[in-house]
Amino acid sequence: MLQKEQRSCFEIVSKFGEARVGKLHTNHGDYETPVFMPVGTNANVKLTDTMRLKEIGAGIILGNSYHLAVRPGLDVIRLHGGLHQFMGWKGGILTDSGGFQVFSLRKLRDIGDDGVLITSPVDGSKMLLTPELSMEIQSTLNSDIVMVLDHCPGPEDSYTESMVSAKRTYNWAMRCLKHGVNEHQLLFAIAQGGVYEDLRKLSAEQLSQLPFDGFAIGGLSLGEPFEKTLYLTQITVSALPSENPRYFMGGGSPALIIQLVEMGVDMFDSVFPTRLARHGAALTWKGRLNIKSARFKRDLQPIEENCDCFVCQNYSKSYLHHLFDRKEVLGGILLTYHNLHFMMKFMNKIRNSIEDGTFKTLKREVLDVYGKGKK
Ligand code: PRF
Ligand code: ZN
Repeated sequence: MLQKEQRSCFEIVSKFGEARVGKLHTNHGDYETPVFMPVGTNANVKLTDTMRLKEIGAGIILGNSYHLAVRPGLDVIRLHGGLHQFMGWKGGILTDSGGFQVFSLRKLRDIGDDGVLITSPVDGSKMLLTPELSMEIQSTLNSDIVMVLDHCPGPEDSYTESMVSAKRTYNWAMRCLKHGVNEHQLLFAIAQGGVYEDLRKLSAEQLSQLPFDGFAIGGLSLGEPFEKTLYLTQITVSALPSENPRYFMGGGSPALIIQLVEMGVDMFDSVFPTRLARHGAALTWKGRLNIKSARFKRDLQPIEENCDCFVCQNYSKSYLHHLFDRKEVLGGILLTYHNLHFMMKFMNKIRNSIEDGTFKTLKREVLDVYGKGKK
């Protein structure tokens, strides 16, 4: 493994205020930012496949170190030569480091300065996830973008707890950097600091001193008020270097994206469009639409009249309503397709509006429909 020299993986192509259109260079292609990355925790984006993802125009997708290390196990992925080959995806992959995923398993983890001791929910076996092990796992997965192991506090955590986790996150980031990644992998740091303004600023400033390829804003969109998410992101972004890509972890509603792009955030991921789809909700330019509603039983129109996606070109709301009514898996598959297509179109509109100076108008339209206070 190589100790990586800093090289530029990111170019800013155009700006409107702080919002920017950029190009992110990865080992599996170049991607225009602001970008939305669908989430594929178990080496699949739920209810879709790589053929459809490609057709929809998805560029980078997410994978998860911890989940994949547990099942199927790294030996299986190694046999395939990496996560791309395992899941048949030729685009970009960003892998999360694993710490955050076990954060939700409160009873099953124990965090110390060395790492996170995780009790497997499957067989009760224990694994000490250290920054070094997370780098090893992500190196075996051979993703294009590697995330450092971080300690993410909850919005209810005290100042002291949030300070401890921010310090720990900084130490772990240095250990990840020291350990290094594969030659063609990019390494991103994660700023924490809980819901405390000065800690957020400090965390971002300290990490900015280190030669990471990109910087993520972690620990937000975890139940704190929406205005606080926006404000704390603003504080974090102002303390990050402007020449590197900035990635807001785990947030992807239209209202959140448009407001964070305005601050200069470049990358987003969320289960939002795929989860909504599984629950029967479609994203449209007029807002969310619940396809399960009885009012669609005889509606012959597509989800969205002007949508050029395969689903809107071929199926009526009546048909989709019927599939959900009969609990057919295809209903979720088709809505997932439309929702991800919507997100790709949405990001495309954002990029165009930054380039042609109409960003403010687009922002107003999106907030009118998706509500300023709503995620
Ligand atoms: N850290 C990591 N992954 C994440 C988060 C984080 O803070 C979040 C918080 N919104 C989502 N995913 N490593
Ligand atoms: Zn559509």
